[in-house]
Amino acid sequence: KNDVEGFDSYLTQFVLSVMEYKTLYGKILYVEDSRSTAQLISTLLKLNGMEVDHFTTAEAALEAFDEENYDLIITDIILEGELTGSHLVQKVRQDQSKDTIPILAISGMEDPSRRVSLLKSGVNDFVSKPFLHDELMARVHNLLRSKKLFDRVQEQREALRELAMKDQLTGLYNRHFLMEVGPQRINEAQRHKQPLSMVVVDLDKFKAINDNYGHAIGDIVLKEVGTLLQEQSRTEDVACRFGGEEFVLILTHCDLLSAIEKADAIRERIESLKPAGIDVTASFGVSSLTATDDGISNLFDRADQAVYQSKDEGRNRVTA
Ligand code: GH3
Ligand code: MG
Ligand code: MG
Ligand code: MG
Ligand code: MG
Repeated sequence: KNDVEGFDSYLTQFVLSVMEYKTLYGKILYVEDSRSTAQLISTLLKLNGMEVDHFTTAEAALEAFDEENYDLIITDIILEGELTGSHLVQKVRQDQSKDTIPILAISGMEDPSRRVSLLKSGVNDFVSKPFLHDELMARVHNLLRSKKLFDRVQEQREALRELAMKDQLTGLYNRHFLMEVGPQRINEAQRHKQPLSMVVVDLDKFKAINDNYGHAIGDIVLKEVGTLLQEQSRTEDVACRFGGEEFVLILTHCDLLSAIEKADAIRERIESLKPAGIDVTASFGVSSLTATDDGISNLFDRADQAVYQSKDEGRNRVTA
């Protein structure tokens, strides 16, 4: 009779724990070497709407961890293989790129000092055997909730960062971004003794375009030129709107001659672009990194000087 009552309350508790968290979703990496326990807990998690990848060894789990993106790791501590759950935790925490993943340890050990060392090694929470399914689900729920909140904050931060780095009108990077990333590219190029060039692009008589066609049409011209510059850039290049009707390109792994060729090709494309049906041209200044340059301003000053020369000599041309 006791058995029946025991099973009954076990079942009730199981069902209750399922009902309560039905709405939650998470992709879970679950490590447990006892197949019967694994089957029960996997079923519980799945009934709660989770996706569960179960492994019996830390080795197999670590492989899956490298390949997939999980929302939570649940791991038994005593495992069959060479590696224990504690080893698994250590290895997971060494991976900086996935350091926000929560870990829930299932431990049979009552020894409080073991629990302390688990927490110190990066376990976020644990349950001790024997545990109620409801307790497990409550802890899983809380960990997933924190993970989701954290991920959302992270996404918002990235969106803000993107916003701060981009020019609203053209979608190109802005001057702020250039001043942050330009020096990094220059350092890398100097360190690896690789060529790097800068192209400054200034639209010709743009004030007259605004005056003749209106500011809104002027904006369309800027947008279309921006799109063209973006299309003409390789992923490793940086195309930015430096201000007004002036653009800057950083061409990595590109020496002076190639940069001049590139600039002239872009010059021709702008000439035949006819944004909003208007004849638009641009003047170009090109400079290349030298061993004695000590920053982005050397490079920029030379390219800017070259633009002045292009303007002086009649515009719609490239000067280096
Ligand atoms: P130059 O050939 O010597 O470069 O002559 P320019 O007229 O292009 O040069 P100037 O610097 O005299 O004028 C640039 C103009 O660009 C003035 C400014 O009103 C306009 N401008 C700057 N930012 C924007 C913008 O966001 N939208 C529009 N429509 N015009 C802008
Ligand atoms: Mg075990
Ligand atoms: Mg000007
Ligand atoms: Mg201009
Ligand atoms: Mg200008």
